Parts: sequence; structure tokens; C-alpha cells
Amino acid sequence: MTIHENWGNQRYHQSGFSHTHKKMAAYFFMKTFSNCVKRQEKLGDSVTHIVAENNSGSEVLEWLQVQNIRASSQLELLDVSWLIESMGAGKPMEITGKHQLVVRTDYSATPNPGFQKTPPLAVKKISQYACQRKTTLNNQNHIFTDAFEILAENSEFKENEVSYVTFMRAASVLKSLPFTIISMKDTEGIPCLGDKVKCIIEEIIEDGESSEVKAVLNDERYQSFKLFTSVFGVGLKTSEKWFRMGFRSLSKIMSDKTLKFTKMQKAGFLYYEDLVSCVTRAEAEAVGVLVKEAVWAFLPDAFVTMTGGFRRGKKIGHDVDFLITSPGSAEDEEQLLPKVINLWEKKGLLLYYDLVESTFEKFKLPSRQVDTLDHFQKCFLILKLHHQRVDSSKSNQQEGKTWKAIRVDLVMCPYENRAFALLGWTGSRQFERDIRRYATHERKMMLDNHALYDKTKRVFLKAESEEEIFAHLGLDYIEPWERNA
Ligand code: 8GT
Ligand code: MN
Repeated sequence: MTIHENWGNQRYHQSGFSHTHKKMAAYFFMKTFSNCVKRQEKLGDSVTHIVAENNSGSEVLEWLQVQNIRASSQLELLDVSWLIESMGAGKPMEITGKHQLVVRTDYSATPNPGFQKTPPLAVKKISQYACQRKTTLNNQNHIFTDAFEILAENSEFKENEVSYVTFMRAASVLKSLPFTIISMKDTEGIPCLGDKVKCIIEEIIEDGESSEVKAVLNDERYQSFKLFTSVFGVGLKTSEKWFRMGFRSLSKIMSDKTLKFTKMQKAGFLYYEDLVSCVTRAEAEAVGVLVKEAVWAFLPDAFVTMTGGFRRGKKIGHDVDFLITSPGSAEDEEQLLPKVINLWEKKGLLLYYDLVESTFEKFKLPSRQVDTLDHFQKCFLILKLHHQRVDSSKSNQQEGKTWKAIRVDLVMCPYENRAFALLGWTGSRQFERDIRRYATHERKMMLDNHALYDKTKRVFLKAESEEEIFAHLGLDYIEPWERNA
């Protein structure tokens, strides 16, 4: 263990951890763990950890290169927080991502051309693709990602695709970071952060908020679109129309005699309060039981998988998504969703449904677009979920409304396509966009919810599981709960 106190000294006044404290810390640390602590002038194999404060991994690497020091591939570049935590615990703490320093990917910029182009260390680079990053729900940069998601949504409302993608990619990469950004130095080496994005990050670091985000939140058009699109069945076109007509509230819209609503929008208004209040995991599980009961009544060997946000470990969602598949005959498959709908209708559980027939063609090439809808048979529903099915302690003799309206999507896919459909319907949307973009640009392959096609070899690559799809793409497997990009 070598502690280089010269790093970051010039910025001590900012850190709250005074120079004296740090020296003491280093001293105590070395006393306590003298067996693993060695102070050396040169780094040998025995040096396993470097602790730095206020320096990026790149700077540490650069420093090592300037010193002409070759470090072993096992060397850990750590933030001083690891040292502090270890001292607190009285033993070396397990190293997690938040302790590890980040190294930027661009090594061609090193001042001395004699240096190695590739880093001598096994330090993780951050990929520009969400499918090469692990993004759990433990977002350490909410203050920034919330801001970028608002700006992205505003761009979406203005149908500015480029700006939408810019902000979504920025939010997505920040969600994957194992540490919180506290200074602009922390953004070094992170892809997907252009000048505009960095300006906003800087403003949030300095002022705690972004003036642009504030302006968006106060913008009448943004507020109206946010409100209108919160109604099931209302998209950008309808919102635009209502906004232009001068509407600003839902009550005015609902009571207007001249407006015509689709069947979907009528249901959206009717069950508005239930549908805007999020679905909890307990409710999603109860819907899962309902779905399985109905599906297995007709196809006992069908597989029913909850997909979407709940599969990624989210505690709440706006709907509950299910993928259904069965190794049986195509005819049985085709008849399943109509039978399920029929059953729920008879039981009085069906508040709304829209059955979309399959337009699936077996030999069709995967779609070029990263955002297109798939061709599977599916059903968009609003189901009546009785409170008792969620919490059995609630008796049947409750006063008032005894159920909640829940949005449910059922997708039926052919058995051979199940891995692709599962990958596609698990999300997140940003993860899906990036894995398709990766397939196209990095592998000359085409991926969608149905298939993976290798353009070089001109063959469809079959897969029985999501793991196999990742393997075909040459990607490390990313678990569903790490796809919250
Ligand atoms: P949520 O909590 O808001 O429900 O979040 P989510 O579960 O991640 O989003 P979702 O809108 O329910 O969509 C689930 C996943 O299915 C997304 O990753 C989306 O890309 C994918 N998806 C498709 N086709 C379709 C489609 O036709 N409609 C919707 N809504 N999602 C689709 O692959
Ligand atoms: Mn969902």
C-alpha cells in the first residue's frame, strides 16, 4: 500500500478533510494495517492499492506514466473514501465501484508519444452503450438525472429527437455511475456528456439547480403536455391539438361537448385517478396471479413472465407487462388471448381492452429502427383488481369502491422468439435502444423483439435464452435488474 499525499494537496481546503487529518488518517491506517502497508519510492508488485483524493483515475495513471512507473494489472486505484471507511471499520473494506477511480477512455491524448496507448491497468472504461454498463436502481446522481429527464421529456414534447436522445443518453450514463458527481473533475472520461450537458451539470453543482430545468417546469406548454399525456390514450398529437385550442385543464376538456374521444381516451378519463396512481409491486404480483390463473385454464404448459420495469426490480410502475409463450401449436397460441379476455369479461374484471392481432412474419429481417413496435399478438387492458386480491386481510364487506383499475399489457409470442421478446419487453427503453444500436454499429447485426440477424454471414442467429443473445453479440451478460438505464 502506498499513500501518495502529494496528489490533490492543492485542493484540500475544499474537501473538509484537512491536511493534518489526512496525515493522521494515513498514519493510523499504516499503523493498523502495517502488514499490508508499505511506503516505497517505486511501485513494485507488492503495491496493490493507490489512494487519491480529488484526482481522477486518468490523472493517477498519467502521473504513473510520467514517473515511468509500470504498475501491475492488479493495482487498485481508489478514492480516499475507501481509506476513511476502512479506518472507521478498523479493517480494509471490500472495494466497490464507488471507491474505484474512473479512467477516461481516450489515451491517444497522452503528451508523450512513447507511452503505451492502452492503459497498463485493468481499469474499467465506461462504454457509450447502456448494454455495456450495469445500471441498477441505486442511482447516485438523481439530482442530475432528474434534471436531464425533464429536459428530455420537454424535447419529446417538442418532437426534437436529437435533443431528446442527447439528454436521455446523459441521464442514462449518469445512472450507471457508482459514485456521485461532486465536481466537474468527476465528469472526465465519461462518455455521452457533451458541452451543453456539462454546462447544466456545472450549474447544478454550483447552484443546486438548473435555470433551464426551472424554466421548463414553469413553461405552460410543458405543463399542459405533461398533464394531457398522463391520460391513457392521449399522445403528442392530441395534446398539441388541445393545447392549440386553448385547453389547460382536464376538467375543461372532459366537459367540452364538441370534442370527440377515442374508446381508449374515454377509459383513460373514467379511470384516471387509479391509473395515475402508480402500480405497487404487491398489486403487480396480484395481477400476475390473475393472469396465470386465466392463461393456465386454457394452456396449462404456457410460460408467463412478468416483464417491463417490475422484472428490472422496480418497486412501482405505470402498468404491468407480461410475456406469454407456449411450446404448443400455433393455433392454440392464437386463440389464447381472446379466450382470456372472454373469461375476464364474464367475471366482470375487464374495464377496457384492445386486442392487436399478430402481423408477425417468420422470415422478415429485424427492423432497422431502434424504436419500432413489434408484430406479436398483444392486448392492452385495464383490469379491475379487487383490493382483497392484494391484501387478503381486507374483507369483502368494505365500504365504497373495493377495487383499483390497473393497466396491463399481455404479449403472446411464438416459442422460438421468446428470448428476443423477453429481452425486448424487459427494457428499459434506453437499454433497448442502445443494445440495438450496438448490434448495428459494432457487430453489423440487426436486433429487434423477434430475432437477431447477422448481415455479414446473412443468417438468423437462434437463441433459447437472453444469455445466448448477449453471447451472439459478444456482450457480457447484463442481468435484468442491471438494465435500468
Ligand atoms: P413503467 O414502470 O413505466 O411501466 O416502465 P417500463 O415497464 O419499463 O415501461 P413500459 O412502457 O411498460 O415498456 C416495457 C418495455 O417494453 C419497454 O422497454 C419497451 O421498450 C418495450 N416495448 C416493446 N414494445 C412495446 C410497445 O408496443 N409498447 C410499450 N409500451 N412498450 C413496448 O418492446
Ligand atoms: Mn411497464
